[in-house]
Amino acid sequence: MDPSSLIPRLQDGDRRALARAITIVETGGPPARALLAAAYPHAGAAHLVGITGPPGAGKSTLVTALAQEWRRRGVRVGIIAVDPTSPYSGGAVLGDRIRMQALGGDPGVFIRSMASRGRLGGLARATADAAVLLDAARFQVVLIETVGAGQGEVDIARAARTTVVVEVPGMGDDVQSIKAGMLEVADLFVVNKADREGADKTVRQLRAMLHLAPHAPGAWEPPVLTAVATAGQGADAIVDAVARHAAHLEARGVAGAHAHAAAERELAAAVQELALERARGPAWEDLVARVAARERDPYGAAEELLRAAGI
Ligand SMILES: Nc1nc2c(ncn2[C@@H]2O[C@H](COP(=O)(O)OP(=O)(O)O)[C@@H](O)[C@H]2O)c(=O)[nH]1
Ligand SMILES: [Mg+2]
Repeated sequence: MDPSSLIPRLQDGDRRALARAITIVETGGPPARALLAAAYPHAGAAHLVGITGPPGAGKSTLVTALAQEWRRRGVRVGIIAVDPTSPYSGGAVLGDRIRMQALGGDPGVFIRSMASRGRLGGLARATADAAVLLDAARFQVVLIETVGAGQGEVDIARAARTTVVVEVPGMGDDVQSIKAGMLEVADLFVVNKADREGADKTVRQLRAMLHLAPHAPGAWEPPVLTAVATAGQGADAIVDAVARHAAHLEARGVAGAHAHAAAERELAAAVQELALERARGPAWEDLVARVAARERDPYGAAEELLRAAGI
């Protein structure tokens, strides 16, 4: 089967075609590229929203509440969970599963947990490609949930147009618990579990931290909002803030610059992926062994491989 034939089907709302297409991009390789090539001209309209933060902060619960709020506004929502402990994939406590299921059966919502399946470039690549597929399938908002931990997550967050960082009360004096990198990528902070003690203090600490950060005139000032995701509280204000951020990007012409930067990263990643794939010919294992034995240096070996591959 030609994988690109899945694209018109998923554009018509065929959920099985969409699920299959995402599995193909998880695996990577030529079928994934054929799919992407077919999907790309139909994508670009969706607003990608990254939701990141520490494990247990309530990201999945918040994603559910946000999706419900967008649905109330008639917006189609795709959800990608890049969290191995995601309740979407089972293993969640009963109450959480029931909340997630509230979205089930709605054709305006599509939920998917991602795995990289050993793809070159890993989960970040697979996730970016899955977002393109959801975009082509006419989901207007694509929510990407990641655990805010490593560089991979920061990369995923960068691909999003709006990044929401979720925190919980009780950071205490340990404001450093927010990774510096996360502070940079955050467009919006949500202090979730505001039903717990100390939410106000956490909000104040975050605002103080943001106040200290260097700030260009006219730049977006990340708001700090609160939520009780389990009760859906705060979801409307967060959805409003995401809309304001999108409007800000448009008004300042930042959207174009963002798209340009994202395209550059996409292209660089594609060059890397294709070059690596082509370089992994019959000589690969032998050269790996020689580099390990220090008979060769990695750059010299790379030159040889790329030349042999005609790159
Ligand atoms: N008290 C309280 N618990 C919450 C809230 N939001 C989520 N939780 C709970 O926190 C736990 C972790 O939530 P989950 O959404 O899986 O967190 P994630 O790991 O960040 O995705 C679950 O048991 C949720 O029911 C909230 O606003 N208040
Ligand atoms: Mg989660």
